[in-house]
Amino acid sequence: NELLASQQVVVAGLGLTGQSVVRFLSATGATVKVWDTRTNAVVPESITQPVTLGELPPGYWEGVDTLVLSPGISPSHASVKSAKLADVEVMGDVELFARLQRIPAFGITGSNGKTTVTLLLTHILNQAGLKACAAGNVGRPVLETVGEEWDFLILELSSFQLETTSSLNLLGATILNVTDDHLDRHGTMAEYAAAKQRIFAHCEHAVVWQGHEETYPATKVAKQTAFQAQPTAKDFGFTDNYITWQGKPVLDMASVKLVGSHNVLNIQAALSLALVAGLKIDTACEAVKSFEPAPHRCVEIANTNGVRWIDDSKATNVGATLAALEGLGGTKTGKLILIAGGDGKGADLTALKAPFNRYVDLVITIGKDGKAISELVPGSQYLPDLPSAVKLAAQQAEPGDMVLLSPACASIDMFDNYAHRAKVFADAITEVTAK
Ligand code: UMA
Ligand code: ADP
Repeated sequence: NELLASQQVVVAGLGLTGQSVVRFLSATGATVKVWDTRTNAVVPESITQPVTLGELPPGYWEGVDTLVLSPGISPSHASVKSAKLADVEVMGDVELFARLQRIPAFGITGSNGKTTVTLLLTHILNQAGLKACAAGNVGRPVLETVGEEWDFLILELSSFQLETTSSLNLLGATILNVTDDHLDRHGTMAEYAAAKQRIFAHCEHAVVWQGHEETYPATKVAKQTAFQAQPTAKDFGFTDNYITWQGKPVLDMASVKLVGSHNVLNIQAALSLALVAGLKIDTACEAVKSFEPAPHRCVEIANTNGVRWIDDSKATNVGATLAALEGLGGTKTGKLILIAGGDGKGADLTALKAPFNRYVDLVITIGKDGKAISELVPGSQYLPDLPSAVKLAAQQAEPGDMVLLSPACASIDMFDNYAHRAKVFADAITEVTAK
């Protein structure tokens, strides 16, 4: 921190991350300036430092030592490139945190399942009497934990955060899966996967998905645990609806609230990390039973005249929607009506075609890439907004049917965020079913 006191630092981004960085740096005595690329960004009252919005004036980087970038801003932004040319060190908030870190931490990344595994591992450790705190992409910026006393920090790390992180020490880490997401930012799958690989750079114990090499560490990691949703005597496996540890059944999936085969994998990953923290397998499994799934992740929110309405608004990419269709499609008793669409973030949406044909009886689409999705299967309906989609679904649904909102797309083209999209969905259900 003494080193920081003499530094000139630019904080880029006025969101949760930027505000946490400004708070943290101000306390160290560093000289801070703030920059947001959006000319219409709202400056929070707590920011008393000089703020520049939009284009930077000439000479802005003169005398600046460090640029702390929020995850939403790309390191390939022209002004970030000019900072690098002016010898400014560029890092993210997680890297700043890593250089001061004292508390042992676990890291969780992946295209899908990060929040579920982060919250589940935190719950398991807390149930076992340890003090664990979840931070990072899950919503609480990592720097907010500095100075707090915890036994373990459980860090959800996005590819955006990992891209600007190089010295984070982790007791254990996992890349849950790598499927198409954020290609509008990372350009190629190879670059997206490489950002995720940075989680293993200084990691003692890797947790890997058996048979999925993109989740294996590319560099040497001392210890490994493997998980898979198949029978095996090695580490974590799955037989007859039981999660197994070293070939022995340890957890009945019927006793937990998380559903679907993707959640078998999520639970196995969390259990693997809990063992790295020193827990006994029985203690860890017992704790999973009292875990409440986070909202907007394949959760039934209404049952009207025998029609089940499922909110999976957090499915912001193709992989998440595939998991929902495979998890729910196999158990359906009547028709499955899917509402999808939004901002596809440059992803290849054609992977949805086969599961649509297999599981979905009616596809209703909305949003920027809704039209492209509706063209994947004949008979789909492209509508102007979510309430009209809900209305059509209600007209078509009969007792025993299921209506699933699992967009496979980001929400930003039509909503504030995925929680807002879920609220519009829930309100529209109330509206149409009240009549
Ligand atoms: N901004 C710019 N230029 C840009 C983009 C953003 O100036 O090109 C500015 C905005 O005007 C705004 C600020 O940056 O003032 C917002 O910063 P941000 O987009 O980095 O978001 P934060 O509020 O700092 O929240 C971030 C994560 N958001 C993103 O990575 C986009 C949050 O994850 C995270 O919880 C938080 O840090 C704390 O660590 C959210 C997320 O959507 C949940 N993550 C993505 C995902 O999960 O898919 C990666
Ligand atoms: P993330 O934090 O990575 O976005 P979440 O746990 O919030 O992950 O889940 C996001 C979406 O992905 C939800 O729709 C959820 O049902 C789905 N999902 C969760 N875990 C997995 C997984 N292991 N594989 C595929 N999809 C998943």
